[in-house]
Amino acid sequence: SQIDHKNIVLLGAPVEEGAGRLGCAMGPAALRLAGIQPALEKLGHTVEDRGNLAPENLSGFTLPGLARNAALIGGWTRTLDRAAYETLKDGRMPIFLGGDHSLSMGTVAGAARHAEEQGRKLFVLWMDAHADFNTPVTSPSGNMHGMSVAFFCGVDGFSGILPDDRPVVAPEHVFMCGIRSIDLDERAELTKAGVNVFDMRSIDEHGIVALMKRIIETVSGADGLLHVSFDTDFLDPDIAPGTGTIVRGGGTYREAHVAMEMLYDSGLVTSLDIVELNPFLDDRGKSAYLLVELVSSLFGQKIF
Ligand code: 5AB
Ligand code: MN
Ligand code: MN
Ligand code: MN
Repeated sequence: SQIDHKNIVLLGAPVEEGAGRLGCAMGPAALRLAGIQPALEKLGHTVEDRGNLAPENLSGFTLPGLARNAALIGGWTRTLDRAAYETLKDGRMPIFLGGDHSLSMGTVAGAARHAEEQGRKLFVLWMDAHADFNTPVTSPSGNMHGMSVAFFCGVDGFSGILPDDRPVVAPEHVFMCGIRSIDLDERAELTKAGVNVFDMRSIDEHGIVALMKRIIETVSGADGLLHVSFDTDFLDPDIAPGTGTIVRGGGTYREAHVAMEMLYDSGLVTSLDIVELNPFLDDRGKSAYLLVELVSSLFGQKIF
């Protein structure tokens, strides 16, 4: 099945227990209030808002090591894996409204399952200040929003959430962009795995346009499908204060927009997460409105 980019499905995932600070559960409501649906409709898309999903019950489940709320996050992962897989199988483009970044454990797993069934490769563009490549053994915090990439790449340490023989994403098909905070053990694992890490320095040195071109060419050369996972903290905290794990020196307004504009032109994106918006920490909807603007750019909003 081909994904119809004009046929969008909004799925709220009000999960916040993967983060160290509560408030992300209000993210889907804030993105709706900031007008995500009418913004996409104005661009000519058909948008169905399916409301908020709910986690499967996995009560009692734990993981070895430190993984806070593993049962709840595991339950969300199962729900989101199925939602992503089924929406894509139906030929529609899912946009997941987060919710903390642990939700990508499920959305990317489902997208990888769909890609494998199509005989295609799934690529992931991870726009984030953080690499989210910890495991319950390496994590300094135990917060599962810092473990999503390790999970969907099939790194050991997460058994029992999804089948061990599920399709995973090859680390060399993951492109991280905007990185500026990595933990010590996480760095070693990232290097060992061979994830493509474009940190803020490489954005400074080469410019985001050159990096995006490289990523787009790689995905299109491999006839891949592309999942974009956008963490609010990719953005500089001056323009997006509404998130719990801010790091100075992030992506600028224009860097973020031009990346989205280039992704739209590429036609490669088949699924999207908008995560880590914490409306409790926001400044009068500033971050929520910016995220809606960026989603608009990703779906065809043009300056001229
Ligand atoms: B986010 C940290 N690496 O594992 C950890 O915001 C932060 O989804 C993770 O990128 C940040 O706790 C997770 C210190
Ligand atoms: Mn993240
Ligand atoms: Mn982050
Ligand atoms: Mn965060």
